Amino acid sequence: MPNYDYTSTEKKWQQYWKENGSFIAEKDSTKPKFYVLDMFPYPSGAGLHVGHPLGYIATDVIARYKRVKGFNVLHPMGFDSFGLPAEQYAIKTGIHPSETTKINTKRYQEQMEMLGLYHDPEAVLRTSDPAYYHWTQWIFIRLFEHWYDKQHEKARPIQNLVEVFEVEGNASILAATDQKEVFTSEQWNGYSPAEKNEILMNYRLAYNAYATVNWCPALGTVLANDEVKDGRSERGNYPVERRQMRQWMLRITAYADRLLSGLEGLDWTDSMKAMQTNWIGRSEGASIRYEVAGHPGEEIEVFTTRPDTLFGNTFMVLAPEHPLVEKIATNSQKKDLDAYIEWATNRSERDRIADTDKTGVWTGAYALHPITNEKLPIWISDYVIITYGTGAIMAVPAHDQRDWEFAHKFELPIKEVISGGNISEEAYSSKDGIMVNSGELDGLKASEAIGKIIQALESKGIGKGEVTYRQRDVIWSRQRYWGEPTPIVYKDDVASAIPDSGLPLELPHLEVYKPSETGEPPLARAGDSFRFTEDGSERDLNTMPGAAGSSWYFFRYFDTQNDTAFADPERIKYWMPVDMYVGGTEHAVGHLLFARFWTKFLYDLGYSSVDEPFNKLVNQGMIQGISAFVTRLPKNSAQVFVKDEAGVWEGIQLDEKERQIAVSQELLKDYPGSDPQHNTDIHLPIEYVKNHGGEGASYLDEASMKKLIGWEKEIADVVFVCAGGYYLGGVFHSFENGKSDQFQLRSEVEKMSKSKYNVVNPDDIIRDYGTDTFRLFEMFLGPLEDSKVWNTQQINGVARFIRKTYDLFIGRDGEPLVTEDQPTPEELKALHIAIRQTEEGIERLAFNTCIPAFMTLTNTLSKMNCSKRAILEPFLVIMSPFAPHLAEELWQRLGHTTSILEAAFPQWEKKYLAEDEIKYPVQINGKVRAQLMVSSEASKDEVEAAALADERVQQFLDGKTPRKVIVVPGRIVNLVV
Ligand code: ANZ
Repeated sequence: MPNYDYTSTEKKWQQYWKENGSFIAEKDSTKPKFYVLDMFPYPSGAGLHVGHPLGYIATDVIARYKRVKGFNVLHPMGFDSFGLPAEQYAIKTGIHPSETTKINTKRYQEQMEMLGLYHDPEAVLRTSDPAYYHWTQWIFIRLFEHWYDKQHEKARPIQNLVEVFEVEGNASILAATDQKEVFTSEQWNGYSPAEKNEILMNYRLAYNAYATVNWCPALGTVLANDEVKDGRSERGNYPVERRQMRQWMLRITAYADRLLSGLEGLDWTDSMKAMQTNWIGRSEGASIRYEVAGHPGEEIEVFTTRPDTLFGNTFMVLAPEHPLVEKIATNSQKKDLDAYIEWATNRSERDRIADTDKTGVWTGAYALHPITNEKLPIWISDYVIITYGTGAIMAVPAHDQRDWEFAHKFELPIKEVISGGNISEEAYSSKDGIMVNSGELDGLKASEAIGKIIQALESKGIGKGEVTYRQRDVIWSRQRYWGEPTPIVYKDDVASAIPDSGLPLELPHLEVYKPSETGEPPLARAGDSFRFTEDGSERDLNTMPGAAGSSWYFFRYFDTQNDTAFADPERIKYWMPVDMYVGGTEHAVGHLLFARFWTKFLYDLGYSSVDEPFNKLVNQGMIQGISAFVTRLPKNSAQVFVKDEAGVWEGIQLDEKERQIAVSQELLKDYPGSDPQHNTDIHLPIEYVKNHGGEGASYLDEASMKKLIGWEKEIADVVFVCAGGYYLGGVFHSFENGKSDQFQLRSEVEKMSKSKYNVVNPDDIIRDYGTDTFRLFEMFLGPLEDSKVWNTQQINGVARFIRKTYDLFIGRDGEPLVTEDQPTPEELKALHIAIRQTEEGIERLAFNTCIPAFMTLTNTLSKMNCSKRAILEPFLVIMSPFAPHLAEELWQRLGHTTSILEAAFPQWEKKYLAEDEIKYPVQINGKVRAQLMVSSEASKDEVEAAALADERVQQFLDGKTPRKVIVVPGRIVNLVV
């Protein structure tokens, strides 16, 4: 019997799809569209592991399913090829990033092709391609040339703003801005170009400003918060400092409200929405202004969410970086203040917020309470963050725990203004308590007092109701090489965008792409021909961050060749928004917010027809791997080894008494014990562990072990217990001159990652089992959104299914078994159950429930010896999204000359699913006297008639007419005689 040769068959169809352009979306179509998108990968040097395809196969199943459902499907794949990882990899290997990107992209594409992925070959992009980043730069310029009008809730050209300034100054402008000072038109017209430039920077959506940044000296660049872990860079683990530096920023805060309200209509999980909501962090409260005693004209403005507690305010705290500190510090305090500021500014924000042991220094100055006029000492402390609110707080130790801790430490007064708590124990922050010691507010509930005090502050002109966001503007420049050059030039301290005709501003080729010797960004190395334009303007030398290219790429896939616009408006209208976007939760706040922000901006400018890019967002679960660890057991371990009769080493667990005896007899004395080099867990490459002998037992390969731990002694055979792919533990040891070492092996489920040596490579699985088996298996592991453990041992069941299905279609002689006979009701029922289960499974993204449907169908049809075309063909169509190669092959063997992608997904019908006949027991006077088979469609009257006509019933009735007939539909017939 010929076996199914998956290797050649899968190659054949991959070739067919390529040659026939089977996956190319129709350009001008009247069909409904479906746009399904994966978060595109950064093409790393390591290639794909079995975790990556989980999402890719899922979107592929969707794409193929929607296609046979009659949609014009776009399923593209691109590469996020700019960025820090690519540059670091290049530095490590010494190969130029453009080269490594090319090589890695090719490898990814080959791997994806091998997975049979339905990727549109015309919809490919690389963010590092000048034809692509042309438009990244173009959008950046638009951001630079626009400001956000809060009154009309949209972005508007900066030129409009300048026109208003020229005739009336900035007083009436309601903008998202950092501009605090009000100026008149006369003042504006009198400013120098450089001064105007500075002011406009306070309005632009892409602007240049000083910001506290994570500066990594070793990498020579600024890092985003999520690129820093515990004060060190995530890439390379180098120390990171906090520094004030001039940076490009994007004014994403202008869109905070729209980014919040836009979430409502989206089909995203609650947890993703919550992450974005928290990140934006909208707080309602009030801003209040305080005079500084002895410093006329100087003011402290605070932001508080609890203006109700104003009467409990006993001191003030400024962030150490607050500009006022320098002005108000008394001479005697200066030294302490400087030392503290220096110390605090280098601490990470996370440490500063989390620390319960409060630190701080008094400035020597006082503020005046805006209502009681009491003198409040002004302190600085690092628990106040310069970038949040106003960087200053009114401290209310009785009702804010951080202030309470601070007041306790520095013995500052604590004054209760809300009753209900026990402020000698901790701060009482409930808004349900009743106001006390608060003048007119006394007796009110705290929650009611808030509105009242805001009114009072507003009428006195010393404060106002205000909304603050935790979200900050994003830093949008990197002092790195491998990114989009910033399309800005400077002349006489005035920044301007280069003309669109100068785009793309290509990244100059550099052989050395480290920062220059003088500490300038790498682009300084490109020389004066790059650095200076013809009119002597100087270029900005920063590049954009890794997130730039991914903030708009979904607009490009359907128009990758367009060189007059980032995408054709008609195509945008047809294809946007993305119907389904699949990717990991790690992008919850970075990429997904930037993409939403840019889309809203492009919408404001009229370039996009939608203001939300991703209608439905799905987070695929993570694939976890099984890692093995070895640990050297400590000296005097409670385990000893003996050789059993068969000469096999066996570990024996000693109880404490036995262990002490062994120790006292110095039996264990030569154990090397835990030496610092080896006493911690070492990840053991999983391929070093060999399955050996019967199921359950495994051996460790001695040579590998020696290599792994650099250990030269003789190692006895290692046996350890293995169940279902997990290494449950076990001990092995070495033996030399009667001395032993003990190591323990155990396993754990962890994220699949190269650093954990637990990576399973899809190439190997595909070689051993074929792509369709791999695809089915990945989908079988569990619901798309759950995390799952990869366990290759379970793949055999799926492989058997593929073989069995092939045998259902193809006879022993290698010829198709198909017949044109009419199907029986049983065969139709089996088919329609599977159609329904598949459709419902895919719609719910519970792909794992589809595979049992196929397996059951194959088993049932095999048992029935069914080779009828009317059953087999629809079976292939529903299976084709999962096992496309097998489906295409069998489809062709059934006589088709076009791809199965041209077929239509079958419609399941209720009439085939229903039980065709129902068995009715017939009771006569309470006793079952007969069984009746009646069509499930039969009415009550028909059932009654059938019962009365039944031979056995007639025998019992013996000519009498029943007094009563009760039919319980679907269950029973009761006759009373
Ligand atoms: C007085 C007060 C009394 C406060 C009280 C709270 C409770 P959220 O809700 O996170 O927005 N705050 C304001 N700016 C700060 C800064 N730059 N660094 C650290 N803390 C700051 O928090 C707002 C509250 O956090 C504000 O309200 C302020 O403390 C503090 F019973 O003011 B509150």
